[in-house]
Amino acid sequence: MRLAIVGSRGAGKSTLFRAFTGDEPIPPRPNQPAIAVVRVRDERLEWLRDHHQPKKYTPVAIEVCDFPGLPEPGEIDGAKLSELLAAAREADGLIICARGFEDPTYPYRVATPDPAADAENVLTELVFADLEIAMRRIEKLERKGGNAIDIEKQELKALHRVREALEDGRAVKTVSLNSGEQKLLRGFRFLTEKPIALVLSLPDEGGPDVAGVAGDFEARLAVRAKLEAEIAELDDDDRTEFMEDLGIESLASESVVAAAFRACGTISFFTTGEDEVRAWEIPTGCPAVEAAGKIHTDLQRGFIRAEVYSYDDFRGVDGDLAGVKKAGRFRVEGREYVVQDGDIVNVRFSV
Ligand SMILES: Nc1nc2c(ncn2[C@@H]2O[C@H](COP(=O)(O)OP(=O)(O)O)[C@@H](O)[C@H]2O)c(=O)[nH]1
Ligand SMILES: [Mg+2]
Repeated sequence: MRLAIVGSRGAGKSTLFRAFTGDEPIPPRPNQPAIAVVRVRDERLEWLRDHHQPKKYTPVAIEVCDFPGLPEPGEIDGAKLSELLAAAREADGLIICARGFEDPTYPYRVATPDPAADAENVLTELVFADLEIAMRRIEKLERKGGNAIDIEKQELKALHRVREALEDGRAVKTVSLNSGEQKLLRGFRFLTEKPIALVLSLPDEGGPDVAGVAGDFEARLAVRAKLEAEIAELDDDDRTEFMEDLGIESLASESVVAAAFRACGTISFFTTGEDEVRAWEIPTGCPAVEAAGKIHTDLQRGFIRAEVYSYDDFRGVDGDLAGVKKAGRFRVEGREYVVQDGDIVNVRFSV
């Protein structure tokens, strides 16, 4: 899974990236996004690790990419912008970073933060970028006129509805499309079809309220990104001490990744044992046989059944599996069982 951080220049994107990774974002080439792998911290998985003491511990890893800022209004260079946004199209979800800190040094903006305007500008850019793609395709299909085959006519009809929404300033995800239409349009990877988490980048103290940022976001969070970026650079022991001193219980950067993760409709299930304790990402509604396929194709092919109990039940009896069984919470499920967030799964299979 990949998340792309987008936003105006100086909004605090790279600082947010550093809060996630502890590293300076280094793009492979100029005008290209920098990519880092972030391990999704999950308190449940950490508890399972401490309980099982496995040889190997593997949390979910997602890719986060940091972009050079979108150009300011009035300095838009069309070619460059679409190149930047093309990389964001490859992402499963977007994080819009809006500035909530005073920045008297930054030349592109007034010092006082206006995160609502920030977010709106970015959303508008995303809408424009999608509109451009839809229009280009519409023109091409319309040129075909009567020569268009049926499926192209269907696509054109769907694209007209998409265009209408975009021209209204609405996201592609607000257009109701049937599954056939969705399939026809999937290849465009519209930016406004993706889930978006709004992150307000706050100063070390105070700052505007995230509730004041209007817009249709799947998640909305505020992060003291600069402070967290400094914390992320520390080694584990120093970090714990520093956080205790400041009275910070958990890092907001972790909640951002978790929220974006949920916004994408993604959940995790766990596998546990002496060898490895591991989290796996699956889409909501995933049947057990497909979840097994995430682990290994052999497990999908030879799937017999899945032994399942929930983390909550296991934790509730202090990690005593016999207790889970006694409570009737240890289940044997078939191929179609829909795996739930926090399930601990053991797949029985034949080779
Ligand atoms: N006070 C404060 N300054 C920040 C914060 N985040 C970023 N900055 C400063 O704002 C400027 C631009 O930040 P940067 O992350 O590079 O923005 P980007 O252009 O969106 O990547 C830098 O000087 C940062 O130090 C924050 O949370 N608080
Ligand atoms: Mg930057």
